[in-house]
Amino acid sequence: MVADRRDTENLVIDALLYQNDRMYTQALDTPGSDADALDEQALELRFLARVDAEQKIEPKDWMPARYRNTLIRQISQHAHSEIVGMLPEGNWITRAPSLKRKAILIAKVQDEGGHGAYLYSAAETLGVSRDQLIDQLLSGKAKYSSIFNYPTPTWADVGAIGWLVDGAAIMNQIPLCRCSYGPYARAMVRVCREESFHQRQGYDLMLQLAQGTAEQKKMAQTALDRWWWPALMMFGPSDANSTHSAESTRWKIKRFSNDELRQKFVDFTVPQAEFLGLTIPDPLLRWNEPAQRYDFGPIDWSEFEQVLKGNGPCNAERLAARRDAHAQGAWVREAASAYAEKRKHHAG
Ligand code: FAQ
Repeated sequence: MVADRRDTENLVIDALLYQNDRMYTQALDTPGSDADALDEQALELRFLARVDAEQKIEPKDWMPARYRNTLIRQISQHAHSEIVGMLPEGNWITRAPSLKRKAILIAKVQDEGGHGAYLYSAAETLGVSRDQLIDQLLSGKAKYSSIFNYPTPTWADVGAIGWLVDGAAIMNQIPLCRCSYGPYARAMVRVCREESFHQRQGYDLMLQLAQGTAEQKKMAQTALDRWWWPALMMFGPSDANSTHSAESTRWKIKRFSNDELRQKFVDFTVPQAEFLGLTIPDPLLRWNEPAQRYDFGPIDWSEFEQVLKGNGPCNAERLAARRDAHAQGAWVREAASAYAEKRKHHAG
């Protein structure tokens, strides 16, 4: 029975993904055609001057190999996060408590699939294929956001994800709309608009629960207890341990540090929790008047490291679900390729 439900959910998720793929796949430019006589150093100086002048770097422009690799790494991790991120909430599509909530949830999960497809396309402009990236995810080589390795045992977890996870995602992604790489920056504009809507629907769900029966309010509180600390970890390691920040900041991929964004998120979210009448699970949380920000307790980085190593509560389940879905979707990919071949044949 459980297996049947999961199969149905995987099929729904893959159908949504496939539909989004068709909508968002775009023609690609191949990099590296900017072959002029300048040597590498001069090219790099020109590249840095363009970044400093806030000009967008486009796929056909010359770029340092490390910049290209950093972007492939970050954009593909981001794409994988969106796709794996469909699973925790997708778990509730068949059990949403009303038709309206079900329709909202299907649309939200479909949006996340669209973001993934959109981001894979942005990564492909850097000269890597979607198949390569998906292989890296399914083989367990690629990272995706730590947050999606946590379970969603109650309906309130769907609300907590919208409120906190999409909320953290927006905080991190709004500055990415100004990222120096054009295709990523442009993708982020659309993604942020949708994430903002997701955050509101999550908050609305939490508000209904918080204003509901004592049992519903307790369910909302327990979900907040579960998601608060993992949401803070989404922003990545502390600045002192962030290996990529220096270069990514120099290249204007990153505009704020991990700790700066985490702090903004806390400052933004604590009043929202107060409005809900819920308690942030942090006894050290205090308003710091002189600094005009909330001070918060220490993050358990050993938990973050364990999740990154594959030992989080749901890492194995998430990867297994993606592998199954990929295998079950093979016939769809084959049918689409056969159809494309047929059309090519007719056109020729
Ligand atoms: N989880 O040097 P840094 C969403 C890794 S989308 C796992 O600071 P960086 C939408 C990092 O990759 C959520 N790994 O790295 C949604 C690196 O490892 P590597 C995803 C993490 O790149 C909502 C190492 O630690 N968002 O939620 C994490 O400068 C609801 C060192 O870290 C994005 O991907 C983590 N949390 O900064 C979907 C946004 N943090 O590659 C469904 C774009 C760090 O050397 C439902 N990405 N690591 O092996 C970014 O802004 C950056 O990549 C950071 C990390 C800020 C995540």
